[in-house]
Amino acid sequence: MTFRTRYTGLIEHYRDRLPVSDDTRLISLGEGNTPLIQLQNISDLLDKKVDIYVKYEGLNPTGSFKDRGMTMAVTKAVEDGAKAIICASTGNTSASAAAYAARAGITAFVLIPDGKIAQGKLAQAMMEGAVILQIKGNFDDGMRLVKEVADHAPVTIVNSINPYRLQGQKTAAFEIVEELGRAPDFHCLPVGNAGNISAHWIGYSEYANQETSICALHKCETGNKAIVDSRPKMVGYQADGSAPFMRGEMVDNPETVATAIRIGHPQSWDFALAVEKESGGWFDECSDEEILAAQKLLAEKEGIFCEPASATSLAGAMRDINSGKIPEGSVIVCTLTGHGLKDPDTAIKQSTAPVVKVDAQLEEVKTAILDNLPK
Ligand code: AN7
Repeated sequence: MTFRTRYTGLIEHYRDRLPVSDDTRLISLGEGNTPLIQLQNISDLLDKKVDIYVKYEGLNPTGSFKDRGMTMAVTKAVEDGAKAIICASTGNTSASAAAYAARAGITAFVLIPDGKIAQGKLAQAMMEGAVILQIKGNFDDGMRLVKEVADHAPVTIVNSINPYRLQGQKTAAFEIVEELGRAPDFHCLPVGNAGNISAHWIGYSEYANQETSICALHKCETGNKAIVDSRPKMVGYQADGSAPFMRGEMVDNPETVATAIRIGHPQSWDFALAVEKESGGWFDECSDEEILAAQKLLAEKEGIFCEPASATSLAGAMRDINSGKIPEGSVIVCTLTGHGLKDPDTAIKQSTAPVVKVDAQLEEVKTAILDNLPK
């Protein structure tokens, strides 16, 4: 019997590719190392044969990919002596910031849009002791205020404009390359601020030891030996009511059922365009109906429960596979950015699962079972 080594989070694991020193106190909750699950039943429903995987980032400690960036951002904030962090958030960033601040023993201020945040995320930020500022406005208003107030108060911004966030998030690409033994042909993600798609591009570029213009601003690790010889085409999908990259300009009143990506003024606009150009990928949009259908399909056919925003990656990928834009035989990874439990209200609202009311007696339960067995 060999015992497995205890996994202690992505900074420890990828220490040589992240900006920490031996003395840095790591603020970690064991984030990263999430499963890459090959789809089995959904692939049978597609018109073309492809090898498609989902990277289930909902299995991070607070239930979203944000933890990868937050462990780095909070570690560096604490190293720099910060006593408080601040972020605007559609929900997941606030839950993650609150958790890592609690772990570090500092204060988190989170600005969330009034009424448009999923219940699970709000519950997390509240339990984890964040100071919650519910603003009468949307994410973009909150983001503007965060940038302004950071000049007037001793708080470190931990939104993805904090460069350490993308450094942490690039590790998802490392894990994918290591598990596949190669880079995928296509990597599909939901896009809000476009931080995550940019971070993945940094990660893939580092492992291929290839240049990206993002690194000029981002101090990536270059000059390492290439681990693989290619990078994927990066494909970003937005909700159609909240799709500034499709409109070619900022959107002032974004709307979508996928509240996590209800963002009209993406913070990583220039990075995202660089990723599209350098990777040969593209942006596209999905309707709320397509997003919810993909969320339900994943749960029903594969037993994988992600939040609506996350399913945007699969909704778009399925369309592009069926149309042939993503060619037959491709290796595809779709990132599922957040867990389905984040937003129970939207899930229950669209569920068609039979809830059969029965008396607490054998006959009725037996009848209900026989009535509902597959024919
Ligand atoms: C589940 O929490 O911006 O394109 O404030 O929660 O890197 O912004 C959330 C974003 C996708 C988009 N999926 O990622 C926030 C926030 C989920 C998300 C995105 C978010 P980016």
